Amino acid sequence: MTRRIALIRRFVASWTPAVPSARAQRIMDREWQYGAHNYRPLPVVLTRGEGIHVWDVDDRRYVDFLSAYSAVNQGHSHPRILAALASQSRRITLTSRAFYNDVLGDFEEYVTKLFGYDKVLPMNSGSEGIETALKLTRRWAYEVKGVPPNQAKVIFCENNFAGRTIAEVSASTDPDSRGGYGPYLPGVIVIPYDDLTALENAVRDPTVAGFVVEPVQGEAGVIVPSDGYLRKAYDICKRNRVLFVGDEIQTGLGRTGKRLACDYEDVRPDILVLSKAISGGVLPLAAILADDEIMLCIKPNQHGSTYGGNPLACRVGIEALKVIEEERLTENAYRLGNILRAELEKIDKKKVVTVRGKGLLNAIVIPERKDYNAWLVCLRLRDNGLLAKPTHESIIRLAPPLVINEEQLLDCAKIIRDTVESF
Ligand code: IF1
Repeated sequence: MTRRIALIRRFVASWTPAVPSARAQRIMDREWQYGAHNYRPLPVVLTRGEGIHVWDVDDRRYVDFLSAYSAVNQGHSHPRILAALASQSRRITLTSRAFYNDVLGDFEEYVTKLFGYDKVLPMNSGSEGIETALKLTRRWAYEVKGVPPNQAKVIFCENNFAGRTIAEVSASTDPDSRGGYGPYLPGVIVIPYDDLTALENAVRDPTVAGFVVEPVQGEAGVIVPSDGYLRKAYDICKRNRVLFVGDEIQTGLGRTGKRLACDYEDVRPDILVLSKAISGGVLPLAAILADDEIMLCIKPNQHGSTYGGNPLACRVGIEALKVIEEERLTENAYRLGNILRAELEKIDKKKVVTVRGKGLLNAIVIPERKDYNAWLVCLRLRDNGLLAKPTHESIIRLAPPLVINEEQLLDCAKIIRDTVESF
């Protein structure tokens, strides 16, 4: 190592996190004073975004390696999506489903044709999407499968993240998400992820109606199951008349390098749940897709929402999906994901134990040490111009907007490498 590099290394090693400006501190303090304390964000106050970049209130620029949990796959403030938002907002934003609007049908036709399903049911958030899928699964169980009334069960996997409603936290195994919110919903079975024997055993119960699964577990720390798991799990569900519910809220829409992560194994979920990037980070939107035999189990007045299917969200949704398709973001995610993981694999194994992921949904696992944890790494990444999220003590999720190009990605890989090696 040359003297100069040694000096730089020593300087970096003496790093302490940057102190927020007085302005940033005031903004954070005010949130803490007036807002509920249900989050503990990384100390950085963002005010603007464009493409892969975000800027803080002191005009420092960062590359966004979280992408709002994969909601901004298309990049921040995508001009086409904003134009759709602006033009539709001048016409009409909300009609409620008490009346027809002339955009909902456009959205319904576009998404059902794109994903190859008979019907779509739009809602507002991922949590509501999963709730909707659960309600539909139960109705299908009673009307089609013939499960006796009020007996239907649904299988989830350990360490899932399905949302924050009572049903979803009932299915959670994370003490923070779940704890203290009882009594919990009955009819939930939890089995280990990536365990086909456990699934075989669970579906033997004839009252089981559905199996809800993330093709890659996000919150759990970007856990990629064994090759063939989804395919075989789907076949087990088919053989036992259990609906395979694909939670592609985070993994879908190009993130993992395929349109859907289930596409890697040619699995077509019986119920597909989408959200996040379906609106490109512009407003909340979710959609569940299924064929008639399933979707038509819900009849008028049996499910809905004031904002569900609103024309503003539908217009934005169409444009956000078209951007993913027409800018070939999925192909970009596939190619650059391989490059990113190859770069991260070059990092000293004493500093990064594991690199894993698919497409541009990735994580690094760092060793457990007392002067070195995911939070400290993310603070130092921030100071080096890259925003990422710690997950658990030792996992850092790396998920840039899919509009990133190769040169930018290589720069970012270097920031990550220099940062973790500086500890
Ligand atoms: C929070 C995690 C990500 C999801 C999957 C359903 C939902 C989510 C696979 C619910 C939402 C978000 C919610 C956010 C944190 C975040 C998250 F770290 F918690 F797990 F993305 F990785 N299914 N995930 O990932 O969708 O109702 O939020 O629209 O703080 O709750 P939502």
